[in-house]
Parts: sequence; structure tokens; C-alpha cells
Amino acid sequence: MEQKMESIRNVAIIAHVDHGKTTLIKALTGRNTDRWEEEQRRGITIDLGFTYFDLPCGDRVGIIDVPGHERFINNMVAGVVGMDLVLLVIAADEGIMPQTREHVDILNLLGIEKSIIVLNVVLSLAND
Ligand SMILES: Nc1nc2c(ncn2[C@@H]2O[C@H](COP(=O)(O)OP(=O)(O)OP(=O)(O)O)[C@@H](O)[C@H]2O)c(=O)[nH]1
Ligand SMILES: [Mg+2]
Repeated sequence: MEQKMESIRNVAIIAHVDHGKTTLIKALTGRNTDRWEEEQRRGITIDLGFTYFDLPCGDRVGIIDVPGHERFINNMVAGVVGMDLVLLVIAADEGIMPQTREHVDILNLLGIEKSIIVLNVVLSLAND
């Protein structure tokens, strides 16, 4: 991300439940976007989470964490509307799951074209 990314202001992280969205954001920013007590207790994202990442070029990019559980799909849709870029996380131990497909369908419906696939849970798989 060295180059200026003038067209990228808002990024959402999407994935099937438990594929590591919130963990990835914490690794990138140092912040936990699961801010509600219920989310911490249940270890699951329910509501949208908001933070930011400063690029080396000095630009600040907003990051939205969305829930992966199918019951909270309405919050996921609200979170990705208007995003310039989406990171689609896929946990390598499970691969493509129902909400991976559903989230991609929603991107297509909303006309969001820029996305990066992030393979997660790779190291623990290698250790098996
Ligand atoms: N081994 C391993 N575990 C991971 C990795 N990333 C996340 N986890 C674990 O997977 C579980 C779920 O991680 P979360 O970051 O909460 O997943 P999520 O996609 O935000 O989940 P929802 O928002 O509820 O859909 C947690 O116990 C994490 O510690 C990874 O790269 N490797
Ligand atoms: Mg989460």
C-alpha cells in the first residue's frame, strides 16, 4: 500500500462467521472493533465496528468490520454500502462457506467491484 490511494477511503472486511475479520483488523490497527459487552462475551461480531488505518503515504483509510453470522446479515449489508474496497477473508481450514458466497452476492448486487481476498488461518493449518 505504498502508492497514493486517492480513490480508496473506506474499506470493509467481510467473511463467513469466525473466519477472522475482527482479529485481522486488530492485527492491522491494534484496535478491537467488537465494542459491545455481548460481542466480547459471545466472541462474535453483532454490530458494525469502526476504526481506521494510516497508510505509509499518510492517507487515512476508514475500516468497517461487519458480522459474519447469517442472523446479522442486515448489519453486514448496511456496513458494505458505499465501500470503495472490500477485503474478503477466507479461513483456509474451512474454505468457501455459505456466507462467503452470500457476501459476494451482496457485493455484486451493490456494484462493489474492488476486492482483495485474504487467506486466513494459514499457519495453524500448516502446523497440523
Ligand atoms: N488459528 C487461527 N485462529 C484465528 C485466526 N484468525 C482468527 N482466529 C481465531 O478465530 C476465532 C474467530 O475470530 P474472529 O476474528 O472473531 O472472527 P470474525 O470473522 O470476526 O467472526 P464474526 O465477526 O463473528 O463473524 C477467534 O477465536 C480467533 O482467535 C488465524 O489466523 N489463525
Ligand atoms: Mg468479528
